[in-house]
Parts: sequence; C-alpha cells; structure tokens
Amino acid sequence: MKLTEEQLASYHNDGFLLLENAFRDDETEALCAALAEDQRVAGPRLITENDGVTLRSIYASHTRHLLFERLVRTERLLGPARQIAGDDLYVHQLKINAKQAFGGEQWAWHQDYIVWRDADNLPEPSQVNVALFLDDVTEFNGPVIFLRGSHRLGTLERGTAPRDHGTAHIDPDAYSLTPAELADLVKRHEMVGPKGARGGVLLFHSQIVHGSGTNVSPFARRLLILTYNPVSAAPRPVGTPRPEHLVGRDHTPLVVDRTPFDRV
Ligand code: HL5
Ligand code: SIN
Ligand code: MN
Repeated sequence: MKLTEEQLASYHNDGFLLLENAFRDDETEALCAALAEDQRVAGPRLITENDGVTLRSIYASHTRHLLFERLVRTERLLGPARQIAGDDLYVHQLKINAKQAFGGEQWAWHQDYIVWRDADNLPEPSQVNVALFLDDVTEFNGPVIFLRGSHRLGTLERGTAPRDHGTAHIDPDAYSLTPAELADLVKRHEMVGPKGARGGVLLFHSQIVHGSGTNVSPFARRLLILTYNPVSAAPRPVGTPRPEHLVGRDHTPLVVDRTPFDRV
C-alpha cells in the first residue's frame, strides 16, 4: 500500500487521512481475540472508566502479543506512516481505547504532542498516529472528531497543565481546550468525524485538535491507536521516564514484516 500524491497532500492539508478496508474481517477478529486475552492480565497498563471497573484503555499490547508485534510492522501501517514522516520510525506508544457499548466515556478536546513534549520530552511534533478501527465506527458509537487543519496552528499552550506527571497515563482532560477556545476554533476549522467499517485505518497528526463523545449506542467502538515517532526525534532521557508501556524505549528502526496474520 502506497499513498498517492493526492492522499499525501490531503493528509498534510487536513491533518488526517482515512484509508478504508485496509484490514479484512478475519484480521480484525484475530486482533480482537488477542485483545480479549491481553486484557485478562491485570496491571498498570489497564485504564478504567470512572466506575473503576470498565476498561477504558489498554497500553502496549505489541510488547505481549505476537499478533500486535507483527501489526506494528505491517506494510499497511508502517508504509503510509513512513511516507508521511519521511524517516525511519519506532513505536512511541500503542493503545486500544475500548469505548464500550452503553457508556464508553468521552475523550476531551486536546492535541497529543503537547502532552508528550511535557511528560516525555519529545523534541518535535513529528509523530504519526495510525488508528485502526477494530469495530465499525458510526455516528452513534463515539467517533474521533477532528478540527480540520488545526494541526497547522502549532502547540496551543495550556496554562493549567500539571507539572509533575509521575508515572501514570495522562488523560486528555488534563490538557483539554476550553469551551471558548473550541467555539472560536470551529469558526475556521470544520469538525469532521471520519467513519467507516472495521478494518479502516485513520492516520492523524500529533498536533491536530481532536476529541470524542460518549458511546450511548449498543455497539462498542474499539480503536487501536499506534503512534510512530521518527528515530531521529527520539527523546533524550531526563529525570525518570514514564514507564515503557506508555513511552517506547526501543528506538531501533522498524522493518516491514510481511508474515500474514493467519500464520500466528
Ligand atoms: N494518554 C496519552 C499518554 O501518553 C496522552 C493522550 O491521546 C493521547 C493525550 O499518556
Ligand atoms: C485519543 O485522543 O487518542 C483518543 C480518542 C478516542 O479514542 O476517541
Ligand atoms: Mn489524542
């Protein structure tokens, strides 16, 4: 899979790009089965919703399960991301946001890079997010919503963000835009919520403003979000880094793996 000049231009202009039907149903099913196994083991990489029980996010499945390890090296994800970044890449972060049926909670409006800059010392906003739809994404189950072109605004500084990030996952709530900022931004940046069948891939820039609503539907919206970072923009260690399930420490350039998923 190679992005066309048009697709690349569209990514650079909008800050996101949807590639439909990148993975087959049997492949997303295999990934969901692996996810079900992975989420059985308790630990700090599991994040719950406000009820303290329901799964909200799970981090770093690629460090525990062969299928996810292969996924981060598939040509279908790594190829487009490498074209966009124009550099060798490693995995900065991989998470699956579970957004469960009847109540998967919202993700506040935010930009990603500012969080990784402050918490992890990432030197520049050169990350490429690659989101894989593990379920059909519709207007009903809380699609990610972008402000088109807002990645070109640079970093929207937050006066209120915490200084000490400790070792935890950071919920975008801590970096959220204010209602007044949002109301102003939408005058120039249209809201778009790319939707599509499971197996779709949504590429998005680490500076684009995004968020998503509560899932009030009977359909889960499991979304795998893989963040690649250029090897040349790996963070220099300062202080105590956040744990490896949040911030990848292996900065070796990823090489494409062509092994099919049904050979696991
Ligand atoms: N939860 C991530 C982290 O690194 C940050 C957010 O959407 C990504 C902003 O802890
Ligand atoms: C994110 O901000 O990375 C997650 C948004 C979502 O899962 O809806
Ligand atoms: Mn985000």
